[in-house]
Amino acid sequence: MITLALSKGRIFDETLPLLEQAGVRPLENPETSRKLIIGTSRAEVRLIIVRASDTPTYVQYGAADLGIAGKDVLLEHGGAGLYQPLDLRIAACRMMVAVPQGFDYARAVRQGARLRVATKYLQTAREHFGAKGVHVDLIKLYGSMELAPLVGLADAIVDLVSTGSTLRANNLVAVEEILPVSARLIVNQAALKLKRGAIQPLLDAFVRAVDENG
Ligand code: PRT
Ligand code: MG
Repeated sequence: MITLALSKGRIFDETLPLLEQAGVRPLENPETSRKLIIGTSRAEVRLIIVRASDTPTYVQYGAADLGIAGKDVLLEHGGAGLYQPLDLRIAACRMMVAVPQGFDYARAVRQGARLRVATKYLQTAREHFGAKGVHVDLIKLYGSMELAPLVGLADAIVDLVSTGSTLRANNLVAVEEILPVSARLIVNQAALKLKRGAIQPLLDAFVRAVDENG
């Protein structure tokens, strides 16, 4: 049995066509089913439905052999025990620094001001501002980062941006890109050795599916 960990929502939606190309069809829709373990058209492959930020943890400990997780989530997790053999090029967005319209970020940085930055992505933010030599107080949030500068909790946020409409709706502007983000296939290192015969064909099918989608 091979277990693949996925989160509901955009990761699941954008993985479906790749699974299809790999010959794997889920037997239930996780958006409507309450089941957390879902069989597939291939008896030896099952899906488990987890919170996006929990995917690497399930794979790290071998509770899932494979998983699909955003680069953002993998950077925060650290990647211990995981192979990351393939960029699936789905769920793409950018990790950005954003500030309220009218806030002169470049000037604040030049002047060596101490910035309050709200984010869910502490590791990535710490590394980014550390490398730039910008002094920051990081405030950990679990969601809706866009609100923080509007109510005086922070000067800036670090968040994911895809269309930019959430920033616009809240009078925020992106001032710096930290990194481009997309979802990666992750594999438990021990599982790849022990179950190579079962896992490798699935890996190969994912590689072909990604290639075919340009
Ligand atoms: O929702 P939950 O708290 O359970 O977890 P999650 O938010 O981590 O999961 P989910 O399913 O929302 O996102 C899963 C993965 O999708 C993330 O880990 C990213 O790798 C990827 N992804 C791609 C995104 C976005 N695009 C994205 N736009 N994740 C979140 N967003 C959010 C962003 O945080 C912001 O609030 O969408 C908003 C901005 O979108 P635009 O289009 O208005 O710019
Ligand atoms: Mg979300």
